[in-house]
Amino acid sequence: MQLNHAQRELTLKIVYYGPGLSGKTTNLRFIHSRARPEVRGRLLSVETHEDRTLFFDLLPVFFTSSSGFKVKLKLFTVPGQVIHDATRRVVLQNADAVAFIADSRRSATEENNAYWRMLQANMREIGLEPSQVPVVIQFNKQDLPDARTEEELDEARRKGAQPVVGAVALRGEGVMETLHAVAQSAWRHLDERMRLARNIGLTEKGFLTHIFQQMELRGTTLESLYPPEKPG
Ligand SMILES: Nc1nc2c(ncn2[C@@H]2O[C@H](COP(=O)(O)OP(=O)(O)OP(=O)(O)O)[C@@H](O)[C@H]2O)c(=O)[nH]1
Ligand SMILES: [Mg+2]
Repeated sequence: MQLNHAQRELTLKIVYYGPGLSGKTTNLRFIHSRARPEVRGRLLSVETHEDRTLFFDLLPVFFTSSSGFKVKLKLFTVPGQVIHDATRRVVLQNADAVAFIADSRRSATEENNAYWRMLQANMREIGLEPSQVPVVIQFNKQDLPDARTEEELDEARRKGAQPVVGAVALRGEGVMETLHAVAQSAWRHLDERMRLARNIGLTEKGFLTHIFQQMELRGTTLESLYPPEKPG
C-alpha cells in the first residue's frame, strides 16, 4: 500500500498467484474486457509466444473519490511455471492481498498444495507475515471433468479461513466475484490499520462502488449490489 497525502493518492496492490496454467492471466483479461475505459488502464503482459506469463501481467484500475483522493488498484499476476520462483517473490512484494487461483481438478490437488506452501514461503522470504496478508481462493476450471464439486468447495469454506470462489474464468464466471472478495479483504485489512474512512474520507462501500459500478456485471452475483448509474 502506498498512501501519499501530499499527492492525495492511495495505491493498493493485489497479486494473482497460483500454479502454471491455472488461469491467472485469463482472470485479468476478463476484468480488462468488462471494465469501462474510465476506470482502467492498459493490460500489460510480459509473456512467451506460448502465452505463458514470463514476468507478470499488470492491470491498473482507478478512480477519484468525492473527497478528491486518487485511488488505484494494481492487479498483478505472477508467472506460474516452476522456474520463475524468484520472479514470483519480486511480484509479491508489498502485496496488500492475494487471489490464489487454483485448478479445480482433483488431479491438480498436489500442485495446488505445493503452490500454496510456496506462497507462504515466498511471503516469509520477502518479509510479509502470511497471517497478515488477506487471501481469497478461487477454484477455477469448474467446467472440466474431474473438477471439485460445489459440495467440496463448501467443505473448503468450512475448513479454511479464506473466502472461496468457484470459477470458470474462460467464460468470466466467478471472476468479478473473486475480484470483489479480494478488493474487499484488502480494503478491510488496510482500514483496520490506517482508518481510511477517517483519513481519506472513503468508506468500504464507497471504495467498492466506485470500482464495481464501472464494471459490466450482467449475469454475475454482483449485479444487484452495483446497479449501473442512471445517465443524467
Ligand atoms: N477449461 C478451462 N480452461 C481455462 C479456464 N481458465 C483458463 N483456462 C485455460 O487455461 C490455459 C492457461 O490459462 P492462463 O490464464 O494463461 O494461465 P496462467 O495461470 O496465467 O498461466 P501462467 O502464466 O503460465 O502461470 C489457457 O489455455 C486458458 O484458456 C477455465 O475456467 N476452464
Ligand atoms: Mg499467466
